[in-house]
Amino acid sequence: MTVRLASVRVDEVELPLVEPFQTSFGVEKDRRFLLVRVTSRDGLEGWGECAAAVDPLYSSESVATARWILSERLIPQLFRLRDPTPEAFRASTDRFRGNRMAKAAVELALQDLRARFRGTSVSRSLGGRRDRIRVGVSVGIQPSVPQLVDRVGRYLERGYGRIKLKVAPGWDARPVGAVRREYPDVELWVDANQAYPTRAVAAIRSWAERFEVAQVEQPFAERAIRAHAVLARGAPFRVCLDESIVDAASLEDALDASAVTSLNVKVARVGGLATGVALARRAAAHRVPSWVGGMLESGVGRAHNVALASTPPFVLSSDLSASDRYYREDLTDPPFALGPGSTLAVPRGPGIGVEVVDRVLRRRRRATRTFRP
Ligand code: OSB
Ligand code: MG
Repeated sequence: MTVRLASVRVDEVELPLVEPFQTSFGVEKDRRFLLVRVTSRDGLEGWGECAAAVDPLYSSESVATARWILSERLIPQLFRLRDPTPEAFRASTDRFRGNRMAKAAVELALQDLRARFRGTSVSRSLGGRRDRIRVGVSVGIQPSVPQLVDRVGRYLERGYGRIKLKVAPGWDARPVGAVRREYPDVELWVDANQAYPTRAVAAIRSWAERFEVAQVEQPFAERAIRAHAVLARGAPFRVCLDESIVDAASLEDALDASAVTSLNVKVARVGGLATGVALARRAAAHRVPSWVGGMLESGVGRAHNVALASTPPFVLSSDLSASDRYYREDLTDPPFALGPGSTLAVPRGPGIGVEVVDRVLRRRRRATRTFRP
């Protein structure tokens, strides 16, 4: 039984964030991104989200590059497949270098469509077993230290059990120390998004140890594998790689070099759910724990991320917060809500298990284009 595609639609959406999100590479106030909807001839839908932002700051992809490769290469290639499975799509687009966020958007939509076609959830079809996944919250750089401490306090009151602070040179020891003093027992992670020069190893180690940071994420450049290994050697905290790991080869090199003691898996960065599960399995074989990273996704991308986090190799808390931490009004129904023990429930309905609210999508849509075979 094969799915026959009827159409692919690419929507460009703008969703205002509840509050600006600042990282070492920039501030986001509204998230502008692409949604991919595939439909089958028998009337089923599948949804995927492309995490690329307007500017290529996190990686080289942007909304514009994703729109181009989707329209001019990936969607035409998808229509050429006799059996449009996620695996066939991935194999047939492998020859196009990079562009993983755009590829992921299609792969996610095909995973959702196939799960609905089989009457199961994306979680189950990936081998997911958990009903709830453990989550934490990623806290952006704030205008001042007191504002950061206040922000963290409010997340803890809401029930988040793990806090990840965005750091950068000039915004590290002071804010991290202040949060540690105010909340002596909180599980604290930091993420620098490549902002440090490799000579900062000793300085990072000093404040991370002193304030009992459990995990330091991507302090150095994407290609600076050796510097991450130096930081990890004998460290009392995990060294997590995010931007550095984009495929199986980059993970093997990092594992060989002992540069990664925690793996952030983002479907956007690695090109989809199937690769995400495979990388986490590979890391687990080296006794490196994985967790699911986020890119401020709407409910569509979040639902896929939650499904991924429900699979066995994901053991640390994921960067997947409740809908209301990101958006006043999410694109999907029901919204994601924080449950007991800092968890999100894994939707068990068909596909991603949440529905896109057409009324909200139409209001937030800035452009749309439909493709047919
Ligand atoms: O590095 O994890 C990151 C958001 C945008 C770009 C990069 C990152 C992030 C986050 C947000 O940390 C995590 C989330 O979606 O909650
Ligand atoms: Mg990160």
